[in-house]
Amino acid sequence: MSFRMFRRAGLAAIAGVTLVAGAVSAVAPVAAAQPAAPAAPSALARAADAASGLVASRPAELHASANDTFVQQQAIAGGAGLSYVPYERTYKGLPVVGGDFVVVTNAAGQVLNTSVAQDQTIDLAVTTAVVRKETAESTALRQLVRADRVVSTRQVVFALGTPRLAWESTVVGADKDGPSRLSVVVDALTGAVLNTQEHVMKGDGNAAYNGPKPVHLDTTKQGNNFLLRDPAHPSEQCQDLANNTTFTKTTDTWGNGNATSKETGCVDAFFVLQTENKMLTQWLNRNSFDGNGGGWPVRVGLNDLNAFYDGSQVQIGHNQQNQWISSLDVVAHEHGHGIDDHTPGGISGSGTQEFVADVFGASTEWFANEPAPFDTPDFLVGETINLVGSGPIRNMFNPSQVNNDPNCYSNAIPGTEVHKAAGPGNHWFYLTAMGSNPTNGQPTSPTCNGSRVTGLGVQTAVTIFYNAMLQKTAGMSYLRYRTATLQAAKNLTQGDCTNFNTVKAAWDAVSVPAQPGDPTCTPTGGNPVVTNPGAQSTVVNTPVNLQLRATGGTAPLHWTATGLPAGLSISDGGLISGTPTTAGSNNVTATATDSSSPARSGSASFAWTITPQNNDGPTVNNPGAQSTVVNTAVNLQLTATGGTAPLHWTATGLPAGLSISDGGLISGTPTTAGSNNVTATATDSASPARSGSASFSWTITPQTGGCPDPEWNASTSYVPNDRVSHNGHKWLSTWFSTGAEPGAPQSWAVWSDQGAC
Ligand SMILES: [Ca+2]
Ligand SMILES: [Ca+2]
Ligand SMILES: [Zn+2]
Repeated sequence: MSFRMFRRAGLAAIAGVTLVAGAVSAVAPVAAAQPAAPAAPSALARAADAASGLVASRPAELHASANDTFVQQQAIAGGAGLSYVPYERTYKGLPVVGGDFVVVTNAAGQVLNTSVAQDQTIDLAVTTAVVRKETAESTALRQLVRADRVVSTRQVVFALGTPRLAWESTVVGADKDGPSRLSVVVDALTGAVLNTQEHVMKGDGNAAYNGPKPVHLDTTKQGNNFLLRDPAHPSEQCQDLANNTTFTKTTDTWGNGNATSKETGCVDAFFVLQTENKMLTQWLNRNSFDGNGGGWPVRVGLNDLNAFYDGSQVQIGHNQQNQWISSLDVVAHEHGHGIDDHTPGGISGSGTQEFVADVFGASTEWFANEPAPFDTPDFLVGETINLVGSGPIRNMFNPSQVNNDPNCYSNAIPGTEVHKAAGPGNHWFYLTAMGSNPTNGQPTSPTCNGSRVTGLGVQTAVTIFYNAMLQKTAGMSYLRYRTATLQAAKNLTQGDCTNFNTVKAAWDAVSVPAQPGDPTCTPTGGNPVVTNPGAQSTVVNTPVNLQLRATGGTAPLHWTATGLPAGLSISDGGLISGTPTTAGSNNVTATATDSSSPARSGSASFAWTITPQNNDGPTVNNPGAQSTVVNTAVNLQLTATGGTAPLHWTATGLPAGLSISDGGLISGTPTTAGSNNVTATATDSASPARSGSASFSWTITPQTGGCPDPEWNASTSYVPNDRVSHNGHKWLSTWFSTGAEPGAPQSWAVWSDQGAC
């Protein structure tokens, strides 16, 4: 609920306010429960490796341009052994807002799916801004009612929709509802505002009191004092906003039962904080609020009818009776904003941010499961005190019962005030958790399509929702949450579609329409089902990275394949890699075998065509000019790229004594000094055959050392006293001759043997 709405509501009668005593005492500090062990590092490392392999292959779903660079972020453990590996993207070195994505892997480190917001490849003609940075900052400041200052500005590519060169400024000040920390994206070519994102999540007025009494608090002992500081998560503490000082006492007994006491307000807030943290650990396998064992101080004492989370703290204000408003569903809601802020993609957009926070508020209330007359679990928000005599501030099973909030999604929702826009999402969560006609005493919930939905329980519903949050990117919306929750439900119970079908029915029941990216779910009866990657085509000598995927079966799956193109192999984890060496057609059958006993398996077959590198046929690699001494053995292997193997070789102009094999090996011993122009031709096996040639000179030089004279040449005319070398001997001309080979019979008449050389 926004400040504005709260104040208006506050004008109504408050006679109906009832309070439950809030006095709390606690026994001596008890060591905090150890958080559940996060997934073994090796699982996250396997996930990171699998994601690296997938991203290196630059699959089409990433819409990667040649100028895109991907930076892997810290992997996050989810439920059921799932891991989430987020990525950030740059384009020509500029950060891409909306270019982020998440790779999801299972317990065996196999990629299950990716979650990508960007739907177009970036191709910017210019990356130089036309709009000046200072102009963009002025535009950003104008988005605030009270503009204090610019915190930072950076040049980015904004890639939600058609990619644009932009300035992103973060400005602080206030808007009409209170403090604001706003990111503003301004088109760097036109100056138009492309996007804004608020980082201060204004709160919901309430006051709440927990029990049974005394509630237990895990406090910290420091010297002779006790502090309202979580011993396992020291960043989580409750402070007096007047001086940002953690409440400290010499006894470990807190609160006086008066809701106007800040200390009592802190008791409730601290109890909620620790209860929500237990839910994160026990239900969601999350390591505290920020995912790394940390959280934020809660500061009680905001002099406003408000509460908020702003990225570094939660501030708690008061109601009209000056009672601090730290109920389960308010404090847990504010921390829900913090969880949203500290999962991939950051704060959810398009009217989903308050829905996200309400899910954590309600789930914490159900985890606490307090008995009457305390804060019994429900799907109302802020019911603990009847602030204005007209009930809670939001209703999740029938949103229209409060302020006529929308029950059903429509195209108007993304532009609706964010607390009102929580209606369809809260309604979805109720239907997923409780169903339309619960049998546990919870109220019926009217669906927008008249359907009946059977619920899965709060723990399952919030587990699915949280695993969807781990697939967030920039630009989340109800439409993308539909896809992400379906994917999460499918991944968490692979091969079993019960939860998937409920999640789908619940979205249908609140009119969030089916999306092109929605996964499908087929119950497998336990057998692995290999997702067919479809026909593949690869050019010879191009590295391959193809991660196969399967659903169902008992993890880990073991992969084998037959018919792979020469040069490729498949890993146990299903990654096909290598470099194909030979053009041709291949029929591949990939099989995943599971770890059950007896093992079950599933296969998929697909064609894999390896094409020549050059569609014009072979290209002969020119060996360059050659030079060989007479009588020296030659072995020169010619090579070519492209064409359809095998290649057949021929050559013209070879030096006497040399020949070329069908495989392109030139060998033999040159017999005669002289210059030669060789043309080598490779002809491929395509039909019709294609060929390529290369020409090069080949000089055969006379033997050196003891034979200093030029080699005898059959076409040269010699006169007396000419000297030549031939067949390892020196010869002296004694008469006029042409074509008389020294040493041949009768040559004694014109040549005199001068001895070996
Ligand atoms: Ca309640
Ligand atoms: Ca409630
Ligand atoms: Zn909120």
